[in-house]
Amino acid sequence: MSEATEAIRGEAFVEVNYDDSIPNNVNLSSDKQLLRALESWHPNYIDWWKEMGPEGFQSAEVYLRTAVGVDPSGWAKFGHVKMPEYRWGILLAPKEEGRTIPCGRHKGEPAWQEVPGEYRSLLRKLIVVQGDTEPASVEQQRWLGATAPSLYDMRNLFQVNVEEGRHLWAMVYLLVKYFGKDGREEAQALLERRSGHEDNPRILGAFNERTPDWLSFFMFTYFTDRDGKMQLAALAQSGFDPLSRSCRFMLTEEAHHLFVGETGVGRTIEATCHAMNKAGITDPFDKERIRALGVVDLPTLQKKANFHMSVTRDLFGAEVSSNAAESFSAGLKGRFNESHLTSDDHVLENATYPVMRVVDGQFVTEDVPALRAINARLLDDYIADCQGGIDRWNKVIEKAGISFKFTQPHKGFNRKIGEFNKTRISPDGRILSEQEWQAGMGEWLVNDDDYVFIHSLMKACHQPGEYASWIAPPRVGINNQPVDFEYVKIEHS
Ligand code: BYC
Repeated sequence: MSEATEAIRGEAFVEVNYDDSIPNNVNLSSDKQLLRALESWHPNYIDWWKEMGPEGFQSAEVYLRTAVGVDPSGWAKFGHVKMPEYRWGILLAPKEEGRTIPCGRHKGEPAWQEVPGEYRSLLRKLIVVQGDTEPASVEQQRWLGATAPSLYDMRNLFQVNVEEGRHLWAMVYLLVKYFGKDGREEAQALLERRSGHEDNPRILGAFNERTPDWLSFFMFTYFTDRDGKMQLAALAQSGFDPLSRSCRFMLTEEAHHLFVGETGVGRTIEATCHAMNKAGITDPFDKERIRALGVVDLPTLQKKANFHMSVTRDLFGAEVSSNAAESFSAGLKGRFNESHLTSDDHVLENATYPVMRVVDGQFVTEDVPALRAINARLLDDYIADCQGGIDRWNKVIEKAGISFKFTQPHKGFNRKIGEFNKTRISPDGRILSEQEWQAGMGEWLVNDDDYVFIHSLMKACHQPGEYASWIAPPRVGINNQPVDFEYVKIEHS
Protein backbone atom coordinates (compact mmCIF):
# COMPACT_ATOMS: atom_id res chain seq x y z
CA MET A 1 0.00 0.00 0.00
CA SER A 2 1.33 3.44 -0.92
CA GLU A 3 2.12 6.15 1.62
CA ALA A 4 -0.81 8.16 0.35
CA THR A 5 -3.51 5.52 0.54
CA GLU A 6 -2.27 4.73 4.02
CA ALA A 7 -3.33 8.24 4.96
CA ILE A 8 -6.97 7.22 4.83
CA ARG A 9 -6.67 3.56 5.69
CA GLY A 10 -8.85 2.07 8.35
CA GLU A 11 -11.57 4.66 8.13
CA ALA A 12 -15.19 4.10 7.23
CA PHE A 13 -16.24 4.08 3.59
CA VAL A 14 -18.31 7.14 2.64
CA GLU A 15 -20.24 7.15 -0.65
CA VAL A 16 -19.94 10.17 -2.87
CA ASN A 17 -23.24 11.61 -3.95
CA TYR A 18 -23.10 11.98 -7.74
CA ASP A 19 -26.75 13.02 -8.08
CA ASP A 20 -25.97 16.50 -6.84
CA SER A 21 -24.80 19.16 -9.28
CA ILE A 22 -21.48 19.07 -7.38
CA PRO A 23 -20.50 15.51 -6.40
CA ASN A 24 -19.61 15.43 -2.72
CA ASN A 25 -19.43 13.43 0.47
CA VAL A 26 -20.08 16.43 2.71
CA ASN A 27 -23.87 16.45 2.51
CA LEU A 28 -23.85 19.63 0.47
CA SER A 29 -27.57 19.51 -0.28
CA SER A 30 -28.33 20.15 3.40
CA ASP A 31 -26.57 23.55 3.32
CA LYS A 32 -28.46 25.57 0.71
CA GLN A 33 -26.43 28.75 1.18
CA LEU A 34 -23.12 26.96 0.67
CA LEU A 35 -24.49 25.02 -2.28
CA ARG A 36 -25.64 28.27 -3.92
CA ALA A 37 -22.24 29.90 -3.34
CA LEU A 38 -20.42 26.93 -4.89
CA GLU A 39 -22.92 26.72 -7.75
CA SER A 40 -22.24 30.35 -8.56
CA TRP A 41 -18.46 29.71 -8.54
CA HIS A 42 -18.84 26.61 -10.75
CA PRO A 43 -19.46 28.39 -14.13
CA ASN A 44 -16.49 30.67 -13.46
CA TYR A 45 -14.39 27.60 -12.85
CA ILE A 46 -15.56 26.01 -16.12
CA ASP A 47 -14.75 29.27 -17.95
CA TRP A 48 -11.29 29.23 -16.38
CA TRP A 49 -10.83 25.56 -17.38
CA LYS A 50 -11.82 26.28 -20.97
CA GLU A 51 -9.56 29.32 -21.17
CA MET A 52 -6.54 28.08 -19.20
CA GLY A 53 -6.90 24.29 -19.06
CA PRO A 54 -5.35 21.93 -21.63
CA GLU A 55 -5.08 23.60 -25.04
CA GLY A 56 -7.04 21.54 -27.59
CA PHE A 57 -8.39 18.07 -26.76
CA GLN A 58 -11.32 19.49 -24.81
CA SER A 59 -13.71 17.41 -26.92
CA ALA A 60 -11.46 14.32 -26.92
CA GLU A 61 -12.59 11.37 -24.81
CA VAL A 62 -9.95 10.69 -22.18
CA TYR A 63 -9.67 7.50 -20.12
CA LEU A 64 -9.86 9.17 -16.72
CA ARG A 65 -10.33 7.97 -13.21
CA THR A 66 -12.95 9.73 -11.16
CA ALA A 67 -13.11 9.45 -7.40
CA VAL A 68 -16.30 7.71 -6.34
CA GLY A 69 -15.55 7.31 -2.67
CA VAL A 70 -12.79 7.72 -0.16
CA ASP A 71 -12.26 4.05 0.62
CA PRO A 72 -8.65 3.22 -0.34
CA SER A 73 -9.59 -0.23 -1.62
CA GLY A 74 -11.95 1.07 -4.29
CA TRP A 75 -12.17 4.80 -4.44
CA ALA A 76 -12.04 5.42 -8.18
CA LYS A 77 -13.74 4.36 -11.39
CA PHE A 78 -12.25 4.56 -14.90
CA GLY A 79 -13.92 5.51 -18.16
CA HIS A 80 -13.67 7.73 -21.25
CA VAL A 81 -14.79 11.26 -20.38
CA LYS A 82 -14.55 14.64 -22.11
CA MET A 83 -12.51 16.81 -19.76
CA PRO A 84 -15.01 19.67 -19.38
CA GLU A 85 -17.56 17.01 -18.35
CA TYR A 86 -15.31 15.56 -15.63
CA ARG A 87 -17.19 15.46 -12.31
CA TRP A 88 -15.06 17.63 -10.06
CA GLY A 89 -16.21 16.88 -6.57
CA ILE A 90 -15.68 17.75 -2.93
CA LEU A 91 -14.29 14.82 -1.04
CA LEU A 92 -13.07 14.74 2.50
CA ALA A 93 -11.50 11.77 4.23
CA PRO A 94 -13.91 10.53 6.92
CA LYS A 95 -13.96 12.21 10.27
CA GLU A 96 -11.85 10.54 12.94
CA GLU A 97 -13.89 10.63 16.13
CA GLY A 98 -11.99 12.13 19.05
CA ARG A 99 -9.19 13.59 16.93
CA THR A 100 -7.08 16.09 18.85
CA ILE A 101 -4.73 18.89 17.77
CA PRO A 102 -1.37 17.14 17.32
CA CYS A 103 1.05 20.03 17.92
CA GLY A 104 1.67 23.49 19.27
CA ARG A 105 0.21 25.37 22.21
CA HIS A 106 -3.23 23.72 21.79
CA LYS A 107 -1.83 20.20 21.60
CA GLY A 108 -4.26 17.61 22.93
CA GLU A 109 -7.33 19.86 22.70
CA PRO A 110 -10.16 18.62 20.45
CA ALA A 111 -9.50 19.41 16.77
CA TRP A 112 -11.42 22.49 15.59
CA GLN A 113 -14.51 21.91 13.48
CA GLU A 114 -14.90 25.66 12.93
CA VAL A 115 -12.26 28.29 12.20
CA PRO A 116 -10.48 29.38 15.41
CA GLY A 117 -11.11 33.15 15.44
CA GLU A 118 -7.64 34.18 16.62
CA TYR A 119 -5.96 32.34 13.73
CA ARG A 120 -8.46 33.14 11.00
CA SER A 121 -6.23 35.15 8.68
CA LEU A 122 -3.21 32.86 9.09
CA LEU A 123 -5.33 29.83 8.30
CA ARG A 124 -6.94 31.52 5.31
CA LYS A 125 -3.49 32.42 3.95
CA LEU A 126 -2.33 28.79 4.15
CA ILE A 127 -5.45 27.59 2.33
CA VAL A 128 -5.13 30.28 -0.33
CA VAL A 129 -1.44 29.50 -0.96
CA GLN A 130 -2.22 25.79 -1.23
CA GLY A 131 -5.22 26.48 -3.49
CA ASP A 132 -3.23 28.82 -5.74
CA THR A 133 -0.71 26.15 -6.72
CA GLU A 134 -3.40 23.84 -8.14
CA PRO A 135 -4.73 25.92 -11.06
CA ALA A 136 -1.21 27.29 -11.54
CA SER A 137 0.14 23.86 -12.45
CA VAL A 138 -2.70 23.30 -14.93
CA GLU A 139 -1.88 26.63 -16.57
CA GLN A 140 1.82 25.74 -16.73
CA GLN A 141 1.10 22.43 -18.45
CA ARG A 142 -1.60 23.59 -20.85
CA TRP A 143 0.43 23.39 -24.05
CA LEU A 144 1.81 19.89 -23.64
CA GLY A 145 -1.00 17.83 -25.21
CA ALA A 146 0.11 18.77 -28.73
CA THR A 147 3.53 17.16 -28.24
CA ALA A 148 2.55 14.15 -26.14
CA PRO A 149 4.99 11.27 -26.71
CA SER A 150 2.07 8.77 -26.63
CA LEU A 151 -1.64 8.59 -25.87
CA TYR A 152 -0.73 6.90 -22.59
CA ASP A 153 1.32 9.92 -21.54
CA MET A 154 -1.28 12.35 -22.82
CA ARG A 155 -3.88 10.62 -20.68
CA ASN A 156 -1.64 10.84 -17.63
CA LEU A 157 -1.12 14.56 -18.24
CA PHE A 158 -4.86 15.15 -18.43
CA GLN A 159 -5.47 12.98 -15.37
CA VAL A 160 -3.02 15.07 -13.40
CA ASN A 161 -4.68 18.24 -14.73
CA VAL A 162 -8.24 17.30 -13.80
CA GLU A 163 -7.12 16.20 -10.35
CA GLU A 164 -5.27 19.47 -9.76
CA GLY A 165 -8.58 21.07 -10.73
CA ARG A 166 -10.27 18.94 -8.06
CA HIS A 167 -7.69 20.02 -5.52
CA LEU A 168 -8.61 23.61 -6.29
CA TRP A 169 -12.24 22.66 -5.57
CA ALA A 170 -11.12 21.17 -2.26
CA MET A 171 -9.57 24.46 -1.12
CA VAL A 172 -12.42 26.55 -2.53
CA TYR A 173 -14.89 24.48 -0.52
CA LEU A 174 -13.00 25.38 2.67
CA LEU A 175 -12.80 29.06 1.75
CA VAL A 176 -16.45 29.36 0.83
CA LYS A 177 -17.82 27.27 3.69
CA TYR A 178 -15.72 28.66 6.50
CA PHE A 179 -14.57 32.17 5.57
CA GLY A 180 -17.73 34.04 4.51
CA LYS A 181 -17.40 36.98 2.16
CA ASP A 182 -13.61 37.17 2.13
CA GLY A 183 -13.48 33.41 1.47
CA ARG A 184 -15.71 33.89 -1.59
CA GLU A 185 -13.48 36.73 -2.77
CA GLU A 186 -10.38 34.60 -2.37
CA ALA A 187 -12.10 31.77 -4.28
CA GLN A 188 -12.73 34.15 -7.16
CA ALA A 189 -9.15 35.49 -7.04
CA LEU A 190 -7.86 31.92 -7.42
CA LEU A 191 -9.44 31.91 -10.88
CA GLU A 192 -8.00 35.30 -11.77
CA ARG A 193 -4.29 35.02 -11.03
CA ARG A 194 -2.33 33.54 -13.90
CA SER A 195 0.91 31.57 -13.95
CA GLY A 196 3.71 33.82 -15.18
CA HIS A 197 1.46 36.89 -15.54
CA GLU A 198 3.36 40.15 -15.14
CA ASP A 199 0.70 41.95 -13.10
CA ASN A 200 -1.26 39.15 -11.46
CA PRO A 201 1.04 36.13 -11.11
CA ARG A 202 0.57 33.00 -9.04
CA ILE A 203 1.75 33.36 -5.44
CA LEU A 204 4.80 31.07 -5.30
CA GLY A 205 7.85 31.29 -7.56
CA ALA A 206 7.98 27.79 -9.07
CA PHE A 207 4.39 28.12 -10.22
CA ASN A 208 5.27 31.03 -12.47
CA GLU A 209 7.99 29.08 -14.29
CA ARG A 210 7.29 27.63 -17.72
CA THR A 211 6.75 23.91 -18.31
CA PRO A 212 8.00 24.05 -21.89
CA ASP A 213 8.41 20.35 -22.68
CA TRP A 214 7.66 16.85 -21.47
CA LEU A 215 10.95 16.46 -19.64
CA SER A 216 9.95 19.46 -17.55
CA PHE A 217 6.53 17.91 -16.99
CA PHE A 218 8.02 14.67 -15.69
CA MET A 219 10.56 16.50 -13.52
CA PHE A 220 7.78 18.76 -12.22
CA THR A 221 5.55 15.83 -11.32
CA TYR A 222 8.44 14.06 -9.60
CA PHE A 223 9.98 17.00 -7.74
CA THR A 224 7.32 19.71 -7.46
CA ASP A 225 4.34 17.45 -6.86
CA ARG A 226 6.50 15.99 -4.12
CA ASP A 227 6.48 19.42 -2.45
CA GLY A 228 2.72 19.02 -2.78
CA LYS A 229 2.94 15.70 -1.00
CA MET A 230 5.06 17.12 1.85
CA GLN A 231 2.96 20.27 2.30
CA LEU A 232 -0.32 18.34 2.13
CA ALA A 233 1.05 15.87 4.65
CA ALA A 234 1.94 18.79 6.95
CA LEU A 235 -1.50 20.38 6.44
CA ALA A 236 -3.14 16.98 7.01
CA GLN A 237 -1.80 17.40 10.57
CA SER A 238 -3.75 20.63 10.98
CA GLY A 239 -5.82 21.16 14.08
CA PHE A 240 -8.48 22.61 11.77
CA ASP A 241 -10.15 19.30 11.04
CA PRO A 242 -11.84 20.12 7.68
CA LEU A 243 -8.43 21.10 6.27
CA SER A 244 -6.85 17.93 7.62
CA ARG A 245 -9.59 15.78 6.09
CA SER A 246 -9.37 17.55 2.70
CA CYS A 247 -5.61 17.12 2.53
CA ARG A 248 -5.73 13.48 3.53
CA PHE A 249 -7.88 12.67 0.54
CA MET A 250 -5.84 14.89 -1.80
CA LEU A 251 -2.78 12.84 -0.87
CA THR A 252 -4.45 9.75 -2.32
CA GLU A 253 -4.62 11.39 -5.74
CA GLU A 254 -1.16 12.94 -5.40
CA ALA A 255 0.44 9.47 -5.35
CA HIS A 256 -0.41 8.97 -9.04
CA HIS A 257 1.16 12.32 -9.97
CA LEU A 258 4.41 11.25 -8.33
CA PHE A 259 4.20 7.94 -10.18
CA VAL A 260 3.79 9.80 -13.50
CA GLY A 261 6.94 11.80 -12.72
CA GLU A 262 9.07 8.93 -11.53
CA THR A 263 8.14 6.57 -14.34
CA GLY A 264 8.29 9.34 -16.95
CA VAL A 265 11.89 10.15 -16.08
CA GLY A 266 12.64 6.43 -15.61
CA ARG A 267 11.30 5.52 -19.06
CA THR A 268 13.30 8.36 -20.60
CA ILE A 269 16.46 7.00 -18.98
CA GLU A 270 15.57 3.49 -20.14
CA ALA A 271 15.23 4.63 -23.77
CA THR A 272 18.59 6.42 -23.58
CA CYS A 273 20.45 3.47 -22.07
CA HIS A 274 18.88 1.07 -24.54
CA ALA A 275 19.82 3.23 -27.54
CA MET A 276 23.35 3.77 -26.24
CA ASN A 277 23.91 0.04 -25.76
CA LYS A 278 22.47 -0.78 -29.16
CA ALA A 279 24.79 1.75 -30.79
CA GLY A 280 27.76 0.59 -28.72
CA ILE A 281 28.23 4.00 -27.04
CA THR A 282 29.66 3.65 -23.55
CA ASP A 283 30.53 7.26 -22.69
CA PRO A 284 27.39 9.01 -21.31
CA PHE A 285 29.03 12.38 -22.11
CA ASP A 286 29.34 11.59 -25.83
CA LYS A 287 26.52 14.05 -26.28
CA GLU A 288 26.34 14.52 -30.05
CA ARG A 289 26.37 10.81 -30.88
CA ILE A 290 23.79 10.03 -28.20
CA ARG A 291 21.50 12.84 -29.30
CA ALA A 292 21.75 11.67 -32.90
CA LEU A 293 19.98 8.48 -31.73
CA GLY A 294 16.86 10.51 -30.90
CA VAL A 295 17.22 10.11 -27.13
CA VAL A 296 18.15 12.48 -24.31
CA ASP A 297 21.73 12.26 -23.03
CA LEU A 298 21.84 11.64 -19.27
CA PRO A 299 23.83 14.83 -18.36
CA THR A 300 21.05 16.93 -19.92
CA LEU A 301 18.49 15.11 -17.79
CA GLN A 302 20.62 15.88 -14.74
CA LYS A 303 20.53 19.58 -15.69
CA LYS A 304 16.75 19.47 -15.95
CA ALA A 305 16.60 17.77 -12.56
CA ASN A 306 18.93 20.41 -11.07
CA PHE A 307 16.55 23.17 -12.11
CA HIS A 308 13.40 21.51 -10.82
CA MET A 309 15.01 20.47 -7.53
CA SER A 310 16.29 23.97 -6.81
CA VAL A 311 13.10 25.91 -7.63
CA THR A 312 11.06 23.36 -5.70
CA ARG A 313 13.28 23.71 -2.63
CA ASP A 314 12.38 27.41 -2.69
CA LEU A 315 8.74 26.40 -2.21
CA PHE A 316 9.49 25.49 1.39
CA GLY A 317 9.97 29.19 2.21
CA ALA A 318 12.88 30.53 4.24
CA GLU A 319 14.51 27.79 6.29
CA VAL A 320 14.20 29.98 9.36
CA SER A 321 10.74 31.50 9.45
CA SER A 322 8.56 33.13 12.09
CA ASN A 323 5.49 32.51 9.89
CA ALA A 324 6.16 28.79 10.02
CA ALA A 325 6.76 28.94 13.80
CA GLU A 326 3.39 30.59 14.29
CA SER A 327 1.52 28.15 11.98
CA PHE A 328 3.02 25.27 13.98
CA SER A 329 2.45 26.75 17.43
CA ALA A 330 -1.10 27.72 16.53
CA GLY A 331 -1.67 24.08 15.55
CA LEU A 332 -2.60 24.97 11.95
CA LYS A 333 0.20 23.05 10.21
CA GLY A 334 2.31 20.24 11.59
CA ARG A 335 5.54 18.64 10.50
CA PHE A 336 5.76 15.68 8.13
CA ASN A 337 4.24 12.70 9.97
CA GLU A 338 3.71 14.88 13.08
CA SER A 339 1.41 12.49 14.88
CA HIS A 340 3.87 9.61 14.36
CA LEU A 341 6.96 11.45 15.62
CA THR A 342 7.97 10.06 18.99
CA SER A 343 11.19 11.88 19.82
CA ASP A 344 9.84 15.20 21.12
CA ASP A 345 6.90 16.88 22.85
CA HIS A 346 5.27 18.36 19.67
CA VAL A 347 5.37 21.79 21.29
CA LEU A 348 9.08 22.45 20.70
CA GLU A 349 9.38 25.44 23.06
CA ASN A 350 12.86 24.38 24.17
CA ALA A 351 14.02 22.28 21.23
CA THR A 352 16.61 23.19 18.59
CA TYR A 353 17.19 22.06 15.02
CA PRO A 354 20.44 22.22 13.00
CA VAL A 355 20.23 24.59 10.04
CA MET A 356 22.92 25.02 7.39
CA ARG A 357 23.72 28.65 6.55
CA VAL A 358 26.47 30.74 5.04
CA VAL A 359 28.47 32.87 7.48
CA ASP A 360 31.45 34.95 6.25
CA GLY A 361 31.62 32.97 3.01
CA GLN A 362 31.65 29.57 4.77
CA PHE A 363 29.01 26.92 5.34
CA VAL A 364 28.20 26.48 9.01
CA THR A 365 25.54 24.40 10.72
CA GLU A 366 23.87 26.21 13.62
CA ASP A 367 21.34 24.99 16.13
CA VAL A 368 18.38 27.34 15.90
CA PRO A 369 15.12 27.23 17.89
CA ALA A 370 13.20 24.29 16.39
CA LEU A 371 10.02 26.32 16.12
CA ARG A 372 11.66 28.78 13.77
CA ALA A 373 13.23 25.93 11.78
CA ILE A 374 9.98 24.16 10.83
CA ASN A 375 10.50 24.95 7.13
CA ALA A 376 14.14 23.79 7.30
CA ARG A 377 13.04 20.48 8.72
CA LEU A 378 10.32 19.92 6.12
CA LEU A 379 12.86 20.77 3.42
CA ASP A 380 15.28 18.19 4.85
CA ASP A 381 12.49 15.62 4.94
CA TYR A 382 11.67 16.50 1.32
CA ILE A 383 15.27 16.10 0.17
CA ALA A 384 15.40 12.67 1.81
CA ASP A 385 12.07 11.74 0.21
CA CYS A 386 13.36 12.69 -3.27
CA GLN A 387 16.20 10.19 -3.05
CA GLY A 388 14.15 6.99 -3.47
CA GLY A 389 13.22 7.62 -7.10
CA ILE A 390 16.70 8.90 -7.91
CA ASP A 391 18.15 5.63 -6.60
CA ARG A 392 15.72 3.67 -8.77
CA TRP A 393 16.74 5.73 -11.84
CA ASN A 394 20.37 4.99 -11.05
CA LYS A 395 19.62 1.26 -10.87
CA VAL A 396 18.33 1.37 -14.46
CA ILE A 397 21.59 2.97 -15.57
CA GLU A 398 23.72 0.59 -13.56
CA LYS A 399 21.85 -2.42 -14.95
CA ALA A 400 22.55 -1.14 -18.46
CA GLY A 401 26.27 -1.06 -17.56
CA ILE A 402 26.63 2.68 -18.10
CA SER A 403 28.81 4.71 -15.80
CA PHE A 404 26.60 7.61 -14.73
CA LYS A 405 24.77 8.50 -11.53
CA PHE A 406 22.09 11.11 -10.90
CA THR A 407 22.71 13.17 -7.78
CA GLN A 408 20.90 15.88 -5.88
CA PRO A 409 22.66 19.23 -6.08
CA HIS A 410 23.81 20.94 -2.90
CA LYS A 411 20.92 22.38 -0.89
CA GLY A 412 22.09 25.92 -1.65
CA PHE A 413 22.39 25.51 -5.44
CA ASN A 414 20.40 28.08 -7.47
CA ARG A 415 18.25 29.24 -4.57
CA LYS A 416 16.22 32.45 -4.54
CA ILE A 417 14.50 32.03 -1.16
CA GLY A 418 16.03 31.45 2.25
CA GLU A 419 19.51 31.02 3.70
CA PHE A 420 21.34 30.69 0.39
CA ASN A 421 19.54 33.29 -1.68
CA LYS A 422 22.48 35.68 -1.79
CA THR A 423 25.21 33.12 -2.36
CA ARG A 424 26.27 31.51 -5.62
CA ILE A 425 26.78 27.80 -4.99
CA SER A 426 27.73 25.03 -7.42
CA PRO A 427 25.85 21.71 -7.48
CA ASP A 428 28.79 20.07 -5.69
CA GLY A 429 28.64 22.65 -2.91
CA ARG A 430 31.40 25.17 -3.67
CA ILE A 431 30.78 28.83 -2.87
CA LEU A 432 31.44 30.74 -6.09
CA SER A 433 32.13 34.24 -7.30
CA GLU A 434 29.55 35.75 -9.67
CA GLN A 435 32.03 35.23 -12.51
CA GLU A 436 32.47 31.52 -11.71
CA TRP A 437 28.71 31.11 -11.49
CA GLN A 438 28.14 32.72 -14.88
CA ALA A 439 30.87 30.56 -16.40
CA GLY A 440 29.46 27.31 -14.98
CA MET A 441 25.73 27.89 -15.30
CA GLY A 442 25.43 26.38 -18.78
CA GLU A 443 26.93 23.15 -17.46
CA TRP A 444 24.57 22.92 -14.49
CA LEU A 445 21.29 24.15 -15.93
CA VAL A 446 19.75 23.61 -19.35
CA ASN A 447 21.29 26.06 -21.83
CA ASP A 448 19.99 27.38 -25.16
CA ASP A 449 21.52 24.52 -27.17
CA ASP A 450 19.95 21.97 -24.85
CA TYR A 451 16.57 23.66 -25.25
CA VAL A 452 16.80 23.56 -29.03
CA PHE A 453 17.67 19.87 -28.92
CA ILE A 454 14.91 18.97 -26.43
CA HIS A 455 12.43 20.98 -28.45
CA SER A 456 13.40 19.04 -31.59
CA LEU A 457 12.34 15.79 -29.86
CA MET A 458 8.93 17.05 -28.83
CA LYS A 459 6.85 15.63 -31.67
CA ALA A 460 3.35 14.29 -31.23
CA CYS A 461 2.80 10.52 -31.15
CA HIS A 462 -0.96 10.34 -31.19
CA GLN A 463 -1.62 6.83 -32.51
CA PRO A 464 -2.48 4.01 -30.06
CA GLY A 465 0.67 2.04 -29.23
CA GLU A 466 3.01 4.63 -30.75
CA TYR A 467 5.78 5.96 -28.45
CA ALA A 468 8.34 8.70 -29.16
CA SER A 469 11.93 7.53 -29.68
CA TRP A 470 13.11 9.21 -26.47
CA ILE A 471 10.81 7.37 -24.07
CA ALA A 472 10.27 3.65 -23.47
CA PRO A 473 6.70 2.32 -23.33
CA PRO A 474 5.44 1.63 -19.81
CA ARG A 475 5.59 -1.92 -18.44
CA VAL A 476 1.85 -1.97 -17.77
CA GLY A 477 -0.96 0.31 -18.83
CA ILE A 478 -3.39 2.28 -16.71
CA ASN A 479 -5.97 0.18 -14.84
CA ASN A 480 -4.44 -2.94 -16.43
CA GLN A 481 -5.24 -1.80 -19.95
CA PRO A 482 -2.68 -2.70 -22.65
CA VAL A 483 0.00 -0.14 -23.55
CA ASP A 484 -1.56 0.29 -27.02
CA PHE A 485 -4.99 1.04 -25.59
CA GLU A 486 -6.75 4.13 -27.00
CA TYR A 487 -6.26 6.19 -23.84
CA VAL A 488 -7.39 9.34 -25.62
CA LYS A 489 -9.89 9.23 -28.48
CA ILE A 490 -8.97 12.15 -30.65
CA GLU A 491 -11.24 13.30 -33.42
CA HIS A 492 -8.88 13.70 -36.38
CA SER A 493 -10.42 16.32 -38.65
N1 BYC B 1 7.88 32.12 -3.86
O1 BYC B 1 8.68 32.93 6.10
P1 BYC B 1 8.65 32.60 4.65
C1 BYC B 1 1.41 21.72 -4.40
C2 BYC B 1 6.74 34.22 0.68
S1 BYC B 1 2.80 22.51 -3.82
C3 BYC B 1 7.29 33.30 -3.58
O2 BYC B 1 9.91 32.47 3.92
P2 BYC B 1 6.58 30.73 5.13
C4 BYC B 1 1.37 21.37 -5.80
C5 BYC B 1 5.74 33.81 1.75
O3 BYC B 1 4.44 33.52 1.17
C6 BYC B 1 2.45 22.83 -2.11
N2 BYC B 1 7.04 33.73 -2.31
O4 BYC B 1 7.85 31.27 4.38
C7 BYC B 1 2.49 20.89 -6.46
C8 BYC B 1 5.73 35.01 2.66
O5 BYC B 1 4.90 36.00 2.09
P3 BYC B 1 4.10 37.06 3.06
C9 BYC B 1 1.75 24.15 -1.89
C10 BYC B 1 7.44 32.94 -1.30
O6 BYC B 1 5.47 31.70 5.10
C11 BYC B 1 2.43 20.60 -7.80
C12 BYC B 1 7.19 35.49 2.57
O7 BYC B 1 7.73 34.96 1.37
N3 BYC B 1 1.33 24.29 -0.52
O8 BYC B 1 0.50 21.47 -3.66
O9 BYC B 1 7.00 30.15 6.43
C13 BYC B 1 1.25 20.77 -8.51
C14 BYC B 1 8.01 35.03 3.74
O10 BYC B 1 7.74 33.64 3.92
C15 BYC B 1 8.07 31.71 -1.51
C16 BYC B 1 1.95 25.03 0.40
O11 BYC B 1 2.92 25.69 0.13
C17 BYC B 1 8.28 31.30 -2.86
N4 BYC B 1 8.87 30.13 -3.17
O12 BYC B 1 6.28 29.45 4.20
C18 BYC B 1 0.13 21.27 -7.87
C19 BYC B 1 1.38 24.97 1.79
N5 BYC B 1 8.33 31.16 -0.31
O13 BYC B 1 3.36 36.22 4.07
C20 BYC B 1 0.18 21.56 -6.51
C21 BYC B 1 0.83 26.26 2.27
C22 BYC B 1 7.90 32.01 0.62
O14 BYC B 1 5.16 37.91 3.64
N6 BYC B 1 1.83 27.31 2.34
N7 BYC B 1 7.34 33.07 0.03
O15 BYC B 1 3.16 37.75 2.06
C23 BYC B 1 2.74 27.40 3.32
O16 BYC B 1 2.83 26.56 4.19
C24 BYC B 1 3.66 28.59 3.32
O17 BYC B 1 2.95 29.65 2.76
C25 BYC B 1 4.99 28.38 2.54
C26 BYC B 1 5.90 29.56 2.86
C27 BYC B 1 5.63 27.08 2.96
C28 BYC B 1 4.77 28.38 1.04
